[in-house]
Order: sequence, then C-alpha cells, then structure tokens
Amino acid sequence: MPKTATATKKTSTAAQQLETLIGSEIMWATLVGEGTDTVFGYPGGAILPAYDALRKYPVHHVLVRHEQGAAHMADGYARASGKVGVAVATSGPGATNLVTGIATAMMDSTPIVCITGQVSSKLLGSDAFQEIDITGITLPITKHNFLVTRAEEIAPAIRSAFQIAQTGRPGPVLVDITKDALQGSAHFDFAAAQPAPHRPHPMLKAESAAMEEAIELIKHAKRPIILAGHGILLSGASQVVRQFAERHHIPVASTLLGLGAFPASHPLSLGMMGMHGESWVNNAIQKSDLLLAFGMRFDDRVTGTVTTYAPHAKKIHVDIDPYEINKIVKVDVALIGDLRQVLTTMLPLLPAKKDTSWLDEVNAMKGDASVRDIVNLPDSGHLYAAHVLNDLWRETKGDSIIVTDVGQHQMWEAQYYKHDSPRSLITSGGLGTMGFSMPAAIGAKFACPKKDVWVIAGDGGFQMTAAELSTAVQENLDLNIAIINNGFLGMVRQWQELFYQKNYACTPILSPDFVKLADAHGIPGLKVTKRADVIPAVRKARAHKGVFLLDFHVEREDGVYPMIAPGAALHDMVRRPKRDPLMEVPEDL
Ligand SMILES: Cc1cc2nc3c(=O)[nH]c(=O)nc-3n(C[C@H](O)[C@H](O)[C@H](O)COP(=O)(O)OP(=O)(O)OC[C@H]3O[C@@H](n4cnc5c(N)ncnc54)[C@H](O)[C@@H]3O)c2cc1C
Ligand SMILES: Cc1ncc(C[n+]2csc(CCOP(=O)(O)OP(=O)(O)O)c2C)c(N)n1
Ligand SMILES: [Mg+2]
Repeated sequence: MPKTATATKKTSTAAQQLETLIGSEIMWATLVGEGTDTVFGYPGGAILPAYDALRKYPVHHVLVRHEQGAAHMADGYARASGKVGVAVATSGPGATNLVTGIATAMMDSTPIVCITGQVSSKLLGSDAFQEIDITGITLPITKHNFLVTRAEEIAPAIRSAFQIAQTGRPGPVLVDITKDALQGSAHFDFAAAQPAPHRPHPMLKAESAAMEEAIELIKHAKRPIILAGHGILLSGASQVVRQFAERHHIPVASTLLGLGAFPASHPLSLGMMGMHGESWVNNAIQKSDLLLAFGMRFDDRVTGTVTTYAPHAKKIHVDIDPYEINKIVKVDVALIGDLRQVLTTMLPLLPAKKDTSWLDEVNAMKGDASVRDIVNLPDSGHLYAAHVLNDLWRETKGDSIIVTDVGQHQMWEAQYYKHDSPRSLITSGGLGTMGFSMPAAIGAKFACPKKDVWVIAGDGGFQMTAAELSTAVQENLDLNIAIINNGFLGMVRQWQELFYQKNYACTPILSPDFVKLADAHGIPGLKVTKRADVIPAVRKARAHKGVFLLDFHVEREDGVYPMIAPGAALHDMVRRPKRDPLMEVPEDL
C-alpha cells in the first residue's frame, strides 16, 4: 500500500497484506483501503509520526488553517459526495478545535471520521503536554469513539469507525491514537481488521401490519402531504420518493436539510416548511389530514409549538432511527428502516390516484404571492439579499453546489434559490454553526471538483473561518464566494427588532473591506451595491478560474419573512410589515 517500496513491499490484494508496518503506516494504509484519497488536517507533536509516513501513501492532505475547518471540510466532502470525510488533528488544542465541527456533523447526521494524535499511553492521565481527554469530550457528540493505545488496534478501530459512521443513521466517529501506538509496529491485515457485519434493522415486509396500516391511511386521506427530510438524501431515496408522490398525487414540503431531495420545479413541490417556510406550506400542513414524514425528525424549527402542530393529521413516520419515533410528535404508524428500502417495498402497494383537488387547494392558498414577490419588483435602487440569491439561482440553476453559512442569508437562500437536485445545498441545520460555509465548501469542491461551488456567507459568519481563504488558494481551488454584507449579525438583529424592542445590543458588526482582504490572498473580488450589477458579477466570478469573492452590500435592516415566533403555532406566522417596500402581505396567507 505505501507509494514507495522503501518501507514495505507494495501489495495489491487483502491476502497479500500480511506485513509488518509501523502504526502510522497502518493508519494510512487502512484509510487508503477504505477508499480515502483526501484528508483535511493540521500537524502537531502527537500526530507527527502519521505525518512522517504520509508521503508513502496516495492520500492528498489539505492543510487547513484551523482544525474546526478540517472537520467542516470533511463534513462538506461527505455531504457533497455521500462518502465518509476524514479529518486529522494533533492532541490537545488540535483535538479540541475539532469539537464544533464534530458537533455540527452529529446534529446533521454526516458521516465523518476524525483521527487525533494522543500523548503516549504511559503518559495518559498525567496532564502531559497537550494531553486532553478528547474521547471524553466528544462522547456526546460522536456516534462512537475509540482510544487506541497499540499499533495492532489501529486498523480494526479505523475500519470500525468507517462502518459506524456510514451505517444506519450516519454520524461522526473519532479515533484517538496514542503516539506510541503510531510508532509501534504490528502485522497489517486489512481484511482481518474488518468489523463484524452490521446487523441492520429487519427489513419491513410488504405484508407487515404497519405497512398495511400505512397504505390504508394513505388510501383514505384527502389532504396528504409528504414531509421530505434529509434522510431522503442520506438514503439515496430521491427517485422513489418522486415515484411515490407522483403515483398518489401527494404534495411535497421540504425541511431545510431536505431541500433538493425533491425537485423544487416539480409541480408537486410546495417549498420549505417551518419557522421561515412559505406561508402556504405551513398552512397546508396545519390543514392536512395525513403527514408522511420521510427521513425528517420534526425539529422545533419545523413544528412550531407541538401541541398545535398539524392537529387534524394522522401521521406516518419513516425513519431509520427508532429513537426518533414519537420523540417530538406522536405518530400513528412508524415504519422503521432505510427510507429507500421501505418506500421501494411500499410503492407497488400504493394505488395510483389522479385527484388534484387538494393540490389545487394548496395552490390557491399560494395565490399570486410568488408573482408579487420581491424578485419581480421593478428595481427601486435598493439591493436586497433576495435579489442576490434569486439572481444567483437564475444564473447558476441546476449547475452548482451552494454551501451556506448560518443566519438570514441562509434562510433567503432556502427561499430564493430553487434546488432541483440532491446534495446541491449544504448547510448547517441542527447546530446552526456560523463559520461552516467557507471550509465546508472547500470540502465539497474536493468531493465534486467539476462542480461550480458557491459559498454564501454573512459578513459575521464569514469572519469566523475566513482564514481558510488561504487554504483554498494554496489548493488552487476554483471556488466562488458571495458575502451577503448587511453590517449586522442580521438574524440576531431581526430577533432584537421583533422581540427586544429594537435593542440592537452587540449586533452591528464591523468588517474588513472584504475585497481588499481577498486581494491580500491574491484573490480577485468585486463589491456590488446595485441590483443591475448582480448578474454581471456572478458571471465574472464563474468565468474566473480560481477563487473569486463577491461582496454584496445589501439592505442593512431587512427581515426574513414569514417567521414563526418562538412558542407560536405553525400557522401563526409573523408577516412582513405592510409599510415594507417588499411585497409579501397578509393576504398571502
Ligand atoms: C437559522 C436557522 C433557521 C432554520 N429554519 C428552518 C426552517 O424554517 N425550516 C426547516 O425545515 N428547518 C430550519 N432549520 C433547520 C432545522 O434546525 C433542522 O436542522 C432541520 O429542520 C432538520 O431537517 P431534517 O429533519 O430533514 O434533517 P436531520 O436533522 O438531518 O434528520 C434526518 C432524519 O432522517 C433520518 N435518516 C437518516 N438516514 C436515513 C435513512 N437512510 N432512511 C430513513 N431515515 C433516515 C434520521 O434518523 C433523522 O431522523 C433552521 C436552521 C437554522 C440554523
Ligand atoms: C458559532 C455561532 N455563534 C453564534 C450563533 C448565533 N447566531 C445565529 S445567526 C447569527 C448572525 C449571523 O450574522 P451574519 O453571519 O452576518 O449573517 P446574517 O444573519 O446577517 O445573514 C448569530 C450570531 C451561531 N449560530 N453560531
Ligand atoms: Mg450579516
């Protein structure tokens, strides 16, 4: 497995791999065996043996500027590709810097493996230099973690980590390897290190009682809605969900993380549900008599107050994780298993239906809201974030991977960029991690080098991980960055406006001149202040080979609407104030 024959003989099959390697070589050989060709990391003392051995293996190492970036890059890589992303860090501060990225991956069920160096096993527990109990720290934010103290344990631990990360409900796994384990030697046998086969949840049979019950509920429903979640993407179920919806003519609402799982341009697609979902989507859910929750977990951003959530609806929940069933919303039928398998079994049982009356009713609720929307307004001289996101969609549609940060711009992206294909939106939903977008986009670009990849960040969040600009340049990446610059921590300012009497405490934020910052990195950039300049700027960025930064100076005190206030019901949406120049008005209800 090593690139050169100096350390050990090159081998090609698992049977030939019975050879003695040092622990650090075992680490890379196992990663290569698992299909890893790119890792994101940062060196240091405890992990140094691994870096010393790296040159022998066909693995590209991306040197990040902060280990949080390594975890987000692994996460972005995994979300864009469906494969496991790998991050590497040293002990102590290197390991603790990974924590936010690991938690982000945990909350959104992303399969990543993080490998950390640890002090030598004889020093464990002695407060040695850069010793930290990273397995203890990450216990609640990993699916599983390992402390490896012997070279012979490295391959089994890493192989188990890959298996755990990607089977069932995916998630992050950490492997902490002591320096003496990396420096020791052991026989390397990739095949023998394979963990026992994962025992999946027993497959639901077509004749099972739950399946029959679900079909009966669907047959009798007059106002059914599919709630399309992230599990569709994780399960690769987009195609079967589409067949399912089309066969019985069921409208589809998406969670933030489910956007792209069902094409936005499909006539059955309603749009995003929840706190900043479209009014007609939330109202349709409240009127529905049957919810079909496909790979979504009824997050509080999705339900509003649970006691008043979809009061007339029976509920069917399809999820791979039994602990998600009845966790937030009590359901009538639970189908536990992989979504693609469950729906593939269920589809032949589902009668075809042509009745469009429910969809017509929902479309009537929509009215002409979309026609009167901001994006159709004549240019008033103001640049709204909605313009930027909508023009970006018009210019790039179908072609790009959009990686957002967290805040108002993230919600405007969800509202105004229409995602038609799976894995075309990468965003931190559950943890809502500012600083996610720049590093996650680097990871996505490594996963899909031919794709046009865009960072959409707020002026606040971009500053949290802007150091990764250097990483993108060092790696010669072709990446586009759009900063939605409103001079505020906008989402928090919006809450202050609505719920704290406009006390804008600590939310106005000073930023550097982002174009000059880009220039300091050798990156060309443009400041955009007018609507007419948006599309030409987007074209320029796309035509440029390399990193390009666009700094969009938008309305400073714009709001994301509709909005469900904390503690309110899903239908109780705060609407855009009438005096606002934007067009959405209460009649859109
Ligand atoms: C500022 C902000 C505002 C937000 N506003 C909104 C909003 O308005 N609307 C909204 O929807 N979200 C919003 N979110 C996101 C929200 O917090 C949640 O992250 C999101 O709703 C979760 O979507 P999900 O349940 O589809 O995905 P996840 O949380 O990733 O859950 C996926 C589910 O799929 C299951 N699953 C995984 N694999 C499979 C498989 N193979 N088969 C079957 N099931 C599987 C998992 O067990 C899990 O239950 C917001 C986030 C932020 C940061
Ligand atoms: C690491 C982190 N710290 C704090 C928050 C709380 N928070 C959520 S949105 C937001 C404001 C984001 O501001 P900006 O990046 O400028 O985006 P905008 O909302 O203005 O589009 C803050 C502070 C968070 N989500 N993540
Ligand atoms: Mg901002």
